[in-house]
Amino acid sequence: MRPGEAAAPDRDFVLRMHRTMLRIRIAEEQIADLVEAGEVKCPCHLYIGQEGIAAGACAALRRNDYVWGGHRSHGHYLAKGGDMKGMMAEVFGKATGCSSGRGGSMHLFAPEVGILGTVPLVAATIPLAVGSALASKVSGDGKVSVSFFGDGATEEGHFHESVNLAAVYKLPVLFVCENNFYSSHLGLLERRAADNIFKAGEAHGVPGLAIDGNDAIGVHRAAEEAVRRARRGEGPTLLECRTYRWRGHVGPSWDTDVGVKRKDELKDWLPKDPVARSASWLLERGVAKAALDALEREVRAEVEEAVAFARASPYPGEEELCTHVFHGENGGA
Ligand SMILES: Cc1ncc(C[n+]2csc(CCOP(=O)(O)OP(=O)(O)O)c2C)c(N)n1
Ligand SMILES: [Mg+2]
Repeated sequence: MRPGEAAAPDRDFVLRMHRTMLRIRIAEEQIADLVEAGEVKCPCHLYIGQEGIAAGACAALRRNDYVWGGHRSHGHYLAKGGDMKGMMAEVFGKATGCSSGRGGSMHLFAPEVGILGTVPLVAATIPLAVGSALASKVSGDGKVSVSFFGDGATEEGHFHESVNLAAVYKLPVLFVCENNFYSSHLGLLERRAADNIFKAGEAHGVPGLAIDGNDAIGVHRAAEEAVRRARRGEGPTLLECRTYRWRGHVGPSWDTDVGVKRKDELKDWLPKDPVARSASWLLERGVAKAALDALEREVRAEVEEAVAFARASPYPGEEELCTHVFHGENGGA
């Protein structure tokens, strides 16, 4: 190995990231079908096509590190160790869901594995990640906070304010921007003058990297370095992970007919499938096709079981309507 060259990743480690991506892909394909069938009724923003980012970045984290997400966060929840049944029940609005059926797809919460919240207000959790990182710095608990957000979120003022504050205090936080080139139906260059999100940290003295978000191994490598830097007390890093969502902004459709360039672009991005890519990597290194097929069957069974669990679970009771809503008498915290 030459100086500066990265060590080859361990095969079992890549297999675990591959499994994470498969869990996200298969769960979301199932959710897409359930939305189409009318069985799942909450808005679901699918992450299909972007799995390499959640899998790669979360593989660099410890179980008790913190993750914050947004409206498209099934992948972050699963990659950080969130329970499949809890997520499936949540999108069904059931009491056994990870947010007790109150939040649906866009409000996933699993503090036992460090998921402090996914919130659909664009950019809302970026300052919250800075807050949890500040808490870690003050308490010295050694944890790192990761904020996952889209390219659209970088146009919100508090993204820039958050990066500044984190830089000034050298907070242990990673800003992971998933640049899928769209904010709803508006393309990147219709909203900003230059395709250079990774440079947003520079003005604040924060290192920024643009990386291939469809390469889980590369994302992991970059995230691992950023996590190490954060734990050493050297402050935040901005990772711009370039990727593409396959489905429409919200819901299961492919959105090739909504007046944007998606039809042309999709055909270029489909062959860059992050899941197929890690499968090829593994096959080239001697993992048997039969082993990958068995893994896929195992994940399908897990997803089916989670759907059965969600279907069989009760809705929250009417008597709980006011709990967790107001502070005080009704049991709200
Ligand atoms: C503050 C705010 N403004 C607008 C919206 C409506 N909205 C929901 S998702 C979205 C697009 C966000 O794009 P991006 O951050 O790139 O994430 P992506 O959907 O591409 O994953 C918008 C404008 C919102 N939820 N919150
Ligand atoms: Mg986007």
